[in-house]
Amino acid sequence: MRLGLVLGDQLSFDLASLAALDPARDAVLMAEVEGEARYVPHHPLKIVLIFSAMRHFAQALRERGWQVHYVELDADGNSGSIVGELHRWQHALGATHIHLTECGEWRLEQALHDAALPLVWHRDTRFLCSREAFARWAHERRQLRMEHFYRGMRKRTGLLMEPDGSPAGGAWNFDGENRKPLPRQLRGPFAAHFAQDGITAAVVALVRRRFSDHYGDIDGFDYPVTHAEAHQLWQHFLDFGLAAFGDYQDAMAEGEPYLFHARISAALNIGLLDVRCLCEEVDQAWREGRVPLNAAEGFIRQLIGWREYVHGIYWLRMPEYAGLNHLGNDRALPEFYWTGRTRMRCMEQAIGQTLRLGYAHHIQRLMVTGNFALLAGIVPTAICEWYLAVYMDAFDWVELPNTLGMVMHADGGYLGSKPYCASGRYIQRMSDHCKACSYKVDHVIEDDACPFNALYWHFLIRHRPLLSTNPRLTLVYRSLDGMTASRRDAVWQRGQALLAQLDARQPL
Ligand code: FAD
Ligand code: DLZ
Ligand code: SF4
Repeated sequence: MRLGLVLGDQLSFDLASLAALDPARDAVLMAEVEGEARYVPHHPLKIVLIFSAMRHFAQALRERGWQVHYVELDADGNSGSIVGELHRWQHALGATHIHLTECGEWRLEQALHDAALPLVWHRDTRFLCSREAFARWAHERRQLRMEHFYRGMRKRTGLLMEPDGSPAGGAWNFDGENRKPLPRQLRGPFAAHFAQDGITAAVVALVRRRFSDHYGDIDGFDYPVTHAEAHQLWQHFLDFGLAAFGDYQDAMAEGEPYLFHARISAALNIGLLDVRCLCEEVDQAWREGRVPLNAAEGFIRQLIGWREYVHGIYWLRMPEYAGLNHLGNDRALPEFYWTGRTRMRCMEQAIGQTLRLGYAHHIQRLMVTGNFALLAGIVPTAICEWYLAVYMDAFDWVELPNTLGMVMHADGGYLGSKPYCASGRYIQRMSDHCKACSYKVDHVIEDDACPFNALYWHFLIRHRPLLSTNPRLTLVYRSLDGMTASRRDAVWQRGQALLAQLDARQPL
């Protein structure tokens, strides 16, 4: 007989390795293992999600006639690693071959390649652009840009395309209409909730017992754990979120963790949703006049643009990508990233909801927690580990390029053409946090000045040799040079004082 491995982020009925097997004579192995749950201190909610969704998927496979060997975390003989479980079960069952699908993380894929096991690998066809197709696309180019990749994907898929081959609405991108701050009275739609069944309740108890040393709350888990529930979450977004997605994609608001975001990334990344179906439904919603084009295009760009692009970059550049540190950062990650205890209101809100929900939307990750780490010069591996641990949707293939490349500029601009550095003014424009903050956003050098302000100029001054030739930063350096020498010195000193505070492990 042959054995098929299904990992915790491969919960798709059409997984390539399952399609290659025969339920009548082959078997499936799924294993909850300590090694996968602990190689970073995953948020307890993320471990609950993975284990509960795995248990539900195993049950669904059995209902479809598969023989599933499912190893619970507490089971006798559990070796604690995926490789260990494969050795154990191959031996016990006498399997001649083990079929498996490409992993989401280089770390695990490498460990499997290194193991003396009769492996038969399959492509992860859940991505629209395979690793090989992306490498071919990249090979033909001097410079990789998401926008060019995205246009190719639009043409290839026909999504939001006119019959004559032109993009719907005559443009590839409607960002000019997007990215508005949230009007004062507007709030996001109510969040969809999912009750815990017996399987999830048992997993919550297990995770509470075994992973109480990990950061993050475990109470109130209410995330989809089956394909049917994930579709309900998706339908909720189509009905109530998508129409305003483009307009308020970059907005942030007090006490509003989701706004008009879909909240589907975790379900999508573990295989409970299918990217093709999502995009086709969004395309359809626009064609039927249910949502405006700027919303449909903005959303589809995230999926067939950014998501596929970072996946391609990851597999093109690993493993050396993970070690890059173009800006030479050496500062430790401040403790408040793990506790949320800081007087910076925007940070407190973004980190607080992250610890509570395992979720923050893109702009909170990029322009608040990410921006601070960039300006403060945090070691890339430390901030990458944080992002990988705390978000429900975090897997190396998507977290690493976003953090190391897009946020930290540690790849020297391979993924994005400039660092997304910003002062407090950006956060003030896009949120209502500054009004509730004990720092003053319009102060720069005073003791009560918003830390983002001086750190922003400090960042630009200390990295002038590397960044000032970037054409997208010309204006910024011009305004730095427009400051008087004494002002520039005062700004530098305030930046130095803030960094010294971080180095002395004092919270800001
Ligand atoms: P929406 O805003 O509703 O967007 C819809 C979908 O588009 C998302 O579900 C996601 O699948 C996709 N998407 C949007 N932006 C990106 C992007 N930049 N890269 C890849 N896919 C994208 N996303 C993850 O899925 N896992 C991660 O580990 C992750 N780490 C990130 C780390 C940093 C520093 C940053 C800046 C972004 C990261 N993202 C990650 C991308 C993005 O923040 C999340 O996908 C998004 O916030 C998920 O929430 P949502 O489903 O409500 O997304
Ligand atoms: C994230 C995760 C966790 C917490 N636990 C498991 C597990 O016990 N068993 C499993 O098969 N997968 C788990 N995962 C997901 C894996 O870490 C993920 O499949 C790889 O990192 C991607 O290659
Ligand atoms: Fe954040 Fe600065 Fe605004 Fe405070 S003043 S919320 S620290 S941007």
